[in-house]
Amino acid sequence: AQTLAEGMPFNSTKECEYGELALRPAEGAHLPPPSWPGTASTISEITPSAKAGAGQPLAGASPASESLDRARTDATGQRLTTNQGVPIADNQNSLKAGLRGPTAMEDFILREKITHFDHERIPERVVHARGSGAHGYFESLVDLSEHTRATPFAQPGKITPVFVRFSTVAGERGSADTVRDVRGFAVKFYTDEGNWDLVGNNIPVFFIQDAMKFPDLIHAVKPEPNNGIPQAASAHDTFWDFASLSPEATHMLLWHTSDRAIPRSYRMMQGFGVHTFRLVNAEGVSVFCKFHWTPVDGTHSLVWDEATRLAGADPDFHRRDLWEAIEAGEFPEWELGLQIFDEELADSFPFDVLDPTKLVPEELVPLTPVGRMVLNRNPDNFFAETEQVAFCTAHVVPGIDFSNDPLLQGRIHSYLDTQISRLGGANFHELPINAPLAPLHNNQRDGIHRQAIPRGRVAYEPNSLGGGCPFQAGMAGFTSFAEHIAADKVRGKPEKFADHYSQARLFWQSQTPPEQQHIIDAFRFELAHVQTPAIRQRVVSMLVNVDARLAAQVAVGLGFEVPLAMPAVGPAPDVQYDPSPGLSLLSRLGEKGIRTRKIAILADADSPPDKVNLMRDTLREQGANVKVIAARLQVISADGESLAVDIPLSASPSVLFDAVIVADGVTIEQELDHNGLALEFLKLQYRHGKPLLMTGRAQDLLPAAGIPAALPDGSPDPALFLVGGDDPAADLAPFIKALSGQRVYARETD
Ligand code: HDE
Repeated sequence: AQTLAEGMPFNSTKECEYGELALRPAEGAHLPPPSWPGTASTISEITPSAKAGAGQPLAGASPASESLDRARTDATGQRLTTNQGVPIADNQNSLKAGLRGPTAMEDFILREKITHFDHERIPERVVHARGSGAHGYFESLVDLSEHTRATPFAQPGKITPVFVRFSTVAGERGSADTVRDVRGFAVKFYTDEGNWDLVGNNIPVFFIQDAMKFPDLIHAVKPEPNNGIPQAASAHDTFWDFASLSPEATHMLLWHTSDRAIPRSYRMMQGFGVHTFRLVNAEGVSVFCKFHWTPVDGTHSLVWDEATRLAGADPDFHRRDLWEAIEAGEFPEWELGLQIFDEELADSFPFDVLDPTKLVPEELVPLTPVGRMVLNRNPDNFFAETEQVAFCTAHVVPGIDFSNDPLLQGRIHSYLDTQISRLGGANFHELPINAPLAPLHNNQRDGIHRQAIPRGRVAYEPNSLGGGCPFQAGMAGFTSFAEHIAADKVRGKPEKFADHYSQARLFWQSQTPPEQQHIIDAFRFELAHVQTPAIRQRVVSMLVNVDARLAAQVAVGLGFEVPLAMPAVGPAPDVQYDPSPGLSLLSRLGEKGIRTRKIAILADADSPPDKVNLMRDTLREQGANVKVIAARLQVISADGESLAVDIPLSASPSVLFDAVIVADGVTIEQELDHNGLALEFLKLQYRHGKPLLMTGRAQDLLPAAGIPAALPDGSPDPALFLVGGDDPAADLAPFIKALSGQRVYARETD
C-alpha cells in the first residue's frame, strides 16, 4: 500500500508513472479492472492470446473472411506482451539508471517497441496508392461451362469469396478521395483453383496502347518532380504536355474530363476489365470476353464544385461512405456482365479488340449477365488487409486467359514485380489476405519472411524421393490457350490502332447536354491550370478531330481561336458510330431509391419537434441517412416532444449531403438564419442540383439565399419543393422521388 507523495500529479489509472511508485508497480496495476467482460482477475488465469479471433461478431461473414480467422488476433482480456510473448509489467516508463538518469541500453522492451515503430511504414503503391477495400462474395447466376472452365462460373448459385479494393490513381496514400481521377476497381476471387485477380478501373478504356509508355504517363501525371506540385491532380503542365503529344489518349481524356472521374461513391460506379480477355472451356476452345461490373445503386457522380469542396470537408468521403454502408448492412452490389465474342466477329469490328483505348459498343456485343458481387464485410485491419492486399493481372485461373493486348501483356509483368519491393520480398503470397483458399504446393523455397514450413528433403521435380510429389496436374492444370502465331518480331502497332478519334466522338455524342457541358468545363479547368500556351493549343487541336463544338467551346473558355486540327499520324479508318446511350452516366438510376442517401434537416429552436421527428423517421425507414442540423447542439422541445440536434451547422457542410429539408421555424428572425453558413448551405445544395424541401416559414429563406423559384429557362424547378409543412408524409413524397433520380443540372449556370 503505497501513497502518492504530496504535490505529485495524480492520475488514478497511471499512478505508477510517477516518483518512487514507478520503481515497483503494484501487483496487477496494469491489468484492466476485473469488471471488464472476459477479464481474468489474477495473473494465473490469463491465457496466451488465441490466434483465432475471439469475441468480435462477424458482420456479414463471407467464406473468405472466415478463412482469415486463422490470422485474426483479439487482445480482449489479454495481457500486454513483447513480440516474443514476454509479459510487460510497465508500458509507461523506460528502464533508467535512477529516476532522473539515462536510459539503459538493455531495455529490450523499449528497443523492440521503438524499432518496430521505426519500420512500420511500407512503400505506398507506385500508382493507386490511396484506396479502400472490403470483403464479399461473387455468386454465379449461370453455368458458363460452354465458354469457360473457370470455377466461379461452374453453376448457378456457386459462391466464390472476394476481396475488392477501390482506389484513385495519381494521389498519394493520404490524398483526398474526391479528386478528378480514374478509380481502380480490383477484385480478388479466391477460387477453388487458385486466386484470380480482375484488376480493373471504373473507365473502360485507357490513356495508352502499349505498356512501354506507362512509366511516362505516370511520371507526367504525378506531382512535378522539381516542386512536388500538384497533389492528386491532372491539372498541370506535365500531364497535358504528355497527353497532347499522345493522340491515342484522346478517347480516355474525354472520359477523364467527364463526371466518371468524380464518382459520388465507390458503390455507384461501374467497373471494367478494360482489356479483351479470353475465356477457355474444358475442350480448349476460346472466345474473347470483356468484363463489366454494373452497380445496383446506379451510377451517380458529384459535380466538380462539390468534389473540390469535399476534398476539404471530408478527404475520406468515399472511404467513409463504403465503410458506413457496409456497417449499416446496406451491402454494395454489382452485376457482372460479359461481352462474349469470337475471333471472327472481332475481326469484323472497325477497331482492334487488342487496343485498350477502344471499347466494344454494347450495340455491337450486348452484355450477358452472369453473376452478382456483394460486399458484406469491412476489413478488421486496414493495413493487414487493404494495404497488404496484392493484386496481380498475372493471377489467372484455368478457364481465364490473356489476349495479346500490349498493355495487358506489360501489366502481367508489372504487378508481381512491384509487390516484391512494396511488400518486401517474394513471399507476399503468404500474407493472409493474399493467400489462396485453394491448396498451395510447390518447390519454391525460402526468401525473406517465409511462413510455411515445408516438410521433407525434396524441393525439386521430377523426384522419386518424394514419391514424385507435388506432381504436375496435366490437363487438369492451367493450360495456356494454344494460339497459333506466325509473325516477325517487330516494334510497332496494328493499323487500326491509329484511329484515335472515332470512339472519342462516339463517347461525346452519347453524352446528354449537361454531361457534355461538364466535359467542356473540365477541359477549361484543367487547361487553365496549364501555364504553357502551346500545350493548351495542342490539346484543343486534338479536340477539333473529335467535335467542332467541343473544341470551339474549350477554346472560347481559354481565350483563343480554334486551332487547326492535329494532323493524323497515318492513314486510319474514320468510323461513324451510332450514339450508345449506355455510355451516359444518367442512363443508370439504380434500384435502391434513397437508401444510404444523406439528407440534412435544418432546424431551429422554433421548429416543431413532432413534425421533424416524423419526417426524419420516415426517411430513415426508407434507408436514408438523416442528420438534424442546427446552429448549435441542443434539444429542441415543444408540446411535450423533443428533438435532438445531431450536429452543428459549422461541422457539417452542405457538400456532405445529397438533399436538404428546412424545417418550419427556421425563419429570418431565428438564430440559424443569422448564420451565413445556413444560407451558404442552401445555395450550394441548389447549385449542386440537389432536392430542397422548404417547409412552412422556411420558404422565406429562399430570396435571402438568392435561390430563384424557377429554372433559368422559366420552367418549374423539379426538385425545389415549397410546402406548408402540416402534412409531412405528403410533403415528403415528391422530395423522395426527386432524390431517387438524377440531379437538376439545369440549375447550373455560369
Ligand atoms: Fe495498373 N498498376 N498498370 N492499371 N492498376 C498497379 O500494382 C500497371 C492499368 C490498376 O488496389 C500497380 O499493386 C502498368 C490499367 C489497379 O492494389 C502496378 C500498366 C488498369 C491498381 C501497375 C497499368 C490498371 C493498379 C501499382 C500499363 C485498368 C490498384 C501497385 C501497362 C484495367 C490495385 C500495384 C490495388 C496498380 C502497373 C495500367 C488498374 C505498378 C504497367 C489499364 C486497379 O503494378
